[in-house]
Amino acid sequence: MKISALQKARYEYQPKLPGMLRHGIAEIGVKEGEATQSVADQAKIKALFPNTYGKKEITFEKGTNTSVAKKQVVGVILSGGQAPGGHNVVCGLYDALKAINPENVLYGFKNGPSGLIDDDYVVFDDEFINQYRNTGGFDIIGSGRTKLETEAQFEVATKVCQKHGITAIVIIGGDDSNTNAAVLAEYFAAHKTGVQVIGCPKTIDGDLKNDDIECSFGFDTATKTYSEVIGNIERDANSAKKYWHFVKVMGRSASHVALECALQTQPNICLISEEVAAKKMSLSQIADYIADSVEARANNGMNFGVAIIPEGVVEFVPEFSVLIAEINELLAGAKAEAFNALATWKEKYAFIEKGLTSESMNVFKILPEGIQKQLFLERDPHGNVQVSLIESEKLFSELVKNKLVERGFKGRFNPLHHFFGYEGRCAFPSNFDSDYCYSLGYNAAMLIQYGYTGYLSKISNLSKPASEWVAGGMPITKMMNIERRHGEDKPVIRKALVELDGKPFKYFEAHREEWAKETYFLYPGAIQYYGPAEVCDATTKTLALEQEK
Ligand code: FBP
Repeated sequence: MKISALQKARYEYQPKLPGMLRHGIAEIGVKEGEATQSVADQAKIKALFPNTYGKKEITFEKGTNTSVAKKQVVGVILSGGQAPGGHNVVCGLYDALKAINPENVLYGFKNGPSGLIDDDYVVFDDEFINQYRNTGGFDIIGSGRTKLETEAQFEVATKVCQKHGITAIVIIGGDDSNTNAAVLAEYFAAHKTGVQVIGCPKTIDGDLKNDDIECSFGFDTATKTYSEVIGNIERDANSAKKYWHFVKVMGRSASHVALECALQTQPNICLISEEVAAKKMSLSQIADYIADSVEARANNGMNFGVAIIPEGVVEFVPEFSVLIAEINELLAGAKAEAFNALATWKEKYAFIEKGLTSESMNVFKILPEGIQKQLFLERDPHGNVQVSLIESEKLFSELVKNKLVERGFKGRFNPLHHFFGYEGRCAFPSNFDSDYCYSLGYNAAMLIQYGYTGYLSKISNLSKPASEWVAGGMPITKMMNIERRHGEDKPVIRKALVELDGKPFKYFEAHREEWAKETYFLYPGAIQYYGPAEVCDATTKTLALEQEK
């Protein structure tokens, strides 16, 4: 197989471990901290997790390895959307298992959690693993979005583990996958299967973070990749001086990705969904806000600009959420057939006009026709509007255009549109993600060796050099609370949205007015893998600001 020169070079990169994991395995001791409790709903979570609740936080330290010698047979699963560095979690896990005992075995269950149920796997060896070191993607074993959550699935999983003599499962996933990891750990413990479960925090969205988990892996590389391209677009805009670029960035509901890209590139506009919701902003207010920047810049001879739009923003606009709920209701069950049977858009429009409240119809009317149609044509298997498919970058540029016409704007406004998401999810992991992911995997093996279950592999102090990182583990139940999901109360890891009183947002808020009017673009350039540490190893501005003293 032909490989690129960079891939070849990256095979040789030696990921940096936290200082305390750099000694030989025999010198990795463990320090147990305080017993933990969940962030909320303690009594309920405790009742649901009687075998795994309340365990102690642990930290590794230089000392004597006091774990019981035991051959480990571990299964690893990649779950959900790709995030740069996933391969290195597997590599770190493999290397630590082999360093602990060359007889240890690592299985990789294929195509996500379903691989465990289908007993579809590979067994890793050096030759296989070496082809994936420090590379992007999840293609080493594939990923999937099947959820492991039912008793029936757990029974099958138990049988598969027994068949192979598996002693532990490592689940690499986001908040949902790690919630399910906690439930699986509890099931295995309650049924005395002897199988441990360890989670690793993954997602480019950056929304799996809390007091214990400083960031999910992949966020660093994905945001650097998007920021590189946004910076290039800014420079193009500043050179040609004739386009306004509307750039939508992935991140699902949370705006961490958009905010980090804004901190790195200083665009003229960046919407933050959490702020839109807090201020109950309407589509018209958002359009006015952007149009103000377009006008102010045009008055200074700058008919160009860059606006970043977070993927999930429309769901945070209260009037838009109401509209979506009404549309879902309007087309529920058999009503969808009656709607689909209508031959022309004109007839469909009349049906819609009759079915929506006048408030929602007013919102619907201001949407561009393409978006109006999208709301009715592309629906998920439950018949609901697929909000994530809405081209919000086009929606907002169109709304801004209409505003400018209303205002009698005489300048030029030529919008161009971009959507960055898949471009960043499989990039070669930055040095930070290469190091962080390898450490997460290596650390997961140590947690297994020490007999812990229901823990998330935890590496902290991440804004410092890797030698100062702290390795350990935190019971997943500590991060849980009860939330309403699909009409039921469920124990879940709390999803982290952008905090409007947090330092990253505050920094952005303090600067955005000048960024909107003037040109303060920052061009971060491509991710650098070789060179001075301040260029190659630094992580996100979000983390730097959050950890700033
Ligand atoms: P995870 O939450 O599974 O990490 O996935 C994140 C994400 O990349 C979101 O940013 C995006 O909305 C979604 O996945 C896209 O999903 P898909 O890969 O199924 O198109």
